[in-house]
Amino acid sequence: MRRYGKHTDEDDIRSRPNRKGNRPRTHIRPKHEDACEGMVLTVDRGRLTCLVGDRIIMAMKARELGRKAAIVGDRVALVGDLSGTKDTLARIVRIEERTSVLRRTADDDDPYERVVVANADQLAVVTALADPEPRPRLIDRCLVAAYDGGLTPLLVMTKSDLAPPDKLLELYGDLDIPYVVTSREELENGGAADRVRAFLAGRTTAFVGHSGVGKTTLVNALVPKDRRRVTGHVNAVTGRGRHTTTSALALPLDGTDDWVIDTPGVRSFGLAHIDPSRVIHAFPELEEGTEGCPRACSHDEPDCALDAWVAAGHADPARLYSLRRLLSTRERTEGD
Ligand SMILES: Nc1nc2c(ncn2[C@@H]2O[C@H](COP(=O)(O)OP(=O)(O)OP(=O)(O)O)[C@@H](O)[C@H]2O)c(=O)[nH]1
Ligand SMILES: [Mg+2]
Ligand SMILES: [Zn+2]
Repeated sequence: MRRYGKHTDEDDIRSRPNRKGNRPRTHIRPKHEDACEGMVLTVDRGRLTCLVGDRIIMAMKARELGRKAAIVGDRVALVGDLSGTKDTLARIVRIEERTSVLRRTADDDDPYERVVVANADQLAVVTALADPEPRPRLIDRCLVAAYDGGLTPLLVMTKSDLAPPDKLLELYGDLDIPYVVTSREELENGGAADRVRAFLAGRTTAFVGHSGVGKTTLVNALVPKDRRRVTGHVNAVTGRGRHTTTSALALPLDGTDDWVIDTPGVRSFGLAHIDPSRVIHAFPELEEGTEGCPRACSHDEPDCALDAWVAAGHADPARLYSLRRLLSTRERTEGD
């Protein structure tokens, strides 16, 4: 990672051929030693809302960044007008190295990756127990994206006032994923926020899931309203008159270094870019057993060494079953 060095890097000096015998002209790219660190809270058509210290600043990407896009959760270096006064615009001159990236493609045939969130360390996969009905396939896919991106998953089951969580808990029990169940009543009496907050300490948590499952309702229960207002973030109103989130928004939890990131609802979570070996990494007791696998093993084929590994008692068969279910979610279509 680059630091704010005093000296100019060699590769920043580009000399032009000395055509007319005059002194070589050098183009020295500015090092921006006066740049301030900030965090990208939300992005709206090229305008980035950033938090710098305790100021909210609007910024745009400096041309020198080229095609690299800053996204929500990015730590960035800013220069220019950092006053945060209305109608001022700062420039983002650097995007710091990311500790994690949550990626998805629009669907599995789409090679174009969208980075959803940067630097989150936990992925809260939110599912309603009813209205809308739980979609295990989508949950599985979010889990695979979490493991692939280096985020720890958390299952959040909302609307337990409408349906019980038993069936889903059974389906995900063997994955050993921490979970929280919340209801309308607990949203109102503060119980839901308290319970979820217990899982957020020391972390940056991104909330993902189908539209209407209650991500924004939950994030609002965690973060005081005026916090959200200062970001100028707006939601859209759906055909049915419900508010829906149209862009990701990062919000700090008061009195902590913890962050929550609300994201727009998704219908699908394309996994075209996923590398199975990164998913297995989340199953350490099985990963060890893959040493005996043929090259580029899908871990769901006759020669896979994991069956023998489990039969020898090195790992729980239910974990292998769950891993295979997750890996195979890449081959199945969303509607299954
Ligand atoms: N019954 C019940 N309704 C809930 C609960 N949590 C949220 N809702 C309702 O579910 C609806 C959708 O909530 P949102 O928070 O907007 O859902 P979202 O996941 O942010 O949706 P998108 O922004 O479209 O992705 C709202 O009408 C909420 O009031 C709950 O625990 N129980
Ligand atoms: Mg929302
Ligand atoms: Zn294998």
